[in-house]
Amino acid sequence: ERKEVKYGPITPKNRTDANMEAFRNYGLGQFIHWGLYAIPGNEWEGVSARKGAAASEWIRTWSGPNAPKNWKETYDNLYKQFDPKSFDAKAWAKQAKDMGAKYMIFTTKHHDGFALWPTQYSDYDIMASPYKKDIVKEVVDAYTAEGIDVYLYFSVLEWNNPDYLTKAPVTAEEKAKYNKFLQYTKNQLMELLTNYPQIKGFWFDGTWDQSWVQSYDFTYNLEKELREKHPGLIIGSRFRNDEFGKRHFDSNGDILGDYEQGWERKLPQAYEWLDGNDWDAVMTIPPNGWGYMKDWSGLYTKTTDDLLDMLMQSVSLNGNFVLNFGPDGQGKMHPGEDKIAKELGAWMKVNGEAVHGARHADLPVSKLGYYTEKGNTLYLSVFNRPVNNIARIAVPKKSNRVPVSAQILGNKAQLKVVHSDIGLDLDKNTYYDVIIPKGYKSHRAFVIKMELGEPRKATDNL
Ligand code: H79
Repeated sequence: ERKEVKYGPITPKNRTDANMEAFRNYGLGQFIHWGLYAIPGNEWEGVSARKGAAASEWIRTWSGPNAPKNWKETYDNLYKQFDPKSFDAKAWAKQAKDMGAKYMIFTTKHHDGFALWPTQYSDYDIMASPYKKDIVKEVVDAYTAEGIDVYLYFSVLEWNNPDYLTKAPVTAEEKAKYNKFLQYTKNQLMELLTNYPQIKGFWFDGTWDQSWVQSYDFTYNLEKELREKHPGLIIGSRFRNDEFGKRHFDSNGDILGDYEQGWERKLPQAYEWLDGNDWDAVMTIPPNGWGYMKDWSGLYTKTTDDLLDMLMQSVSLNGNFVLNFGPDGQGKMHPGEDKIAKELGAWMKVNGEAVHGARHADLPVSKLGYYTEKGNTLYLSVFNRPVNNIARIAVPKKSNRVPVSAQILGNKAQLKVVHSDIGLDLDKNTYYDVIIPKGYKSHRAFVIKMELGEPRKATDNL
């Protein structure tokens, strides 16, 4: 039984236009969190603001053991020091390209309210800093020139804006204030679309407070206006909610916006969880630190192998994996990020065809790793190499596409493919064994690329 919803989806599930097709083909993206929080870098005077966990872009909230008495005021005044001498958007874009990223998401304004572009609607922006140049423009231009699509991160909530409210406004005075805030938000978003017409979409954040949730009429109309101004614009499910307060999905379970945006530092574990929606997952290298963190010691920072595993899991479930970087106050990436970007890039150079433009493959899950596919080509990225060197592929019996040839990406040798009805679940599946050469050595996951063809008679070996 469907509920009557007035403020439901504006765009259809799985849009089929070119922009949305491009979104689906990205596979790998880069997130960049950059702002005033890059200056303290997770520390007040050399001491972490939050023991055993990240403060980074939330340092304004976390005092910690060594914060100045008036740390919030200290934080809000950091803009006077924002003068990144090493900032080179072209170098970032080159690094992202070499890593294999096909899109990027850039923080135009985080919860602190500081705008990295010259905005007409606030004085708390880059023009008030000593830097005085449009950072968003530099980023949009540099990445666009490298052929990387740009999306703008935008936090609705602002910690230090006197017109902002967390609770829904009640009194006339509160309503007037919050309406002013809504108008300001709309002005800034329209301004971003005017200034940077090349962008492909927005990545919204900070939309969970009741003030915003109760503004469903405003946000519904705003979504329409953004789309009218910028045809093809891609907006995630975090932007708004229906009139019953249902966020991401409306009261009928229909997605609001063009892709599911709830996968923040976590991944779906099964294809069925996605209900066929487009989605992205955004991930940090340190635990929950998005902005720059000077000191990575004492924290588990994800390894290149961890991240490759997450990337392939995401792509195998039809999602994009977006890896976050937090440059320092001068505009330099953390050395740990540089290393990971290089290592991911080296892997992507060999194996990128299993990522870019690849899709979920409708096969029983493999213990060895993740399947992706492209037309008649099936990829298995092997993270758990079996001791018997047999990559056993379960294929539904009724399938008319089975592996007929195989090789390992980056390696020219043809692998032996054997039809092996080993009788595990013969009512459902039949098995094709790809023999991994014993002598093949790899220090990371490797990808078996298989061509799919007509099945031969069940008893024939291929
Ligand atoms: O920018 C990075 C983080 O700073 C930002 N999103 C990423 C991309 C972020 N801000 N807050 N959070 C992540 C987590 C917020 C959690 C909470 Fe809540 C907000 C807890 C209580 C309010 C959302 C609403 C979760 C529970 C209720």
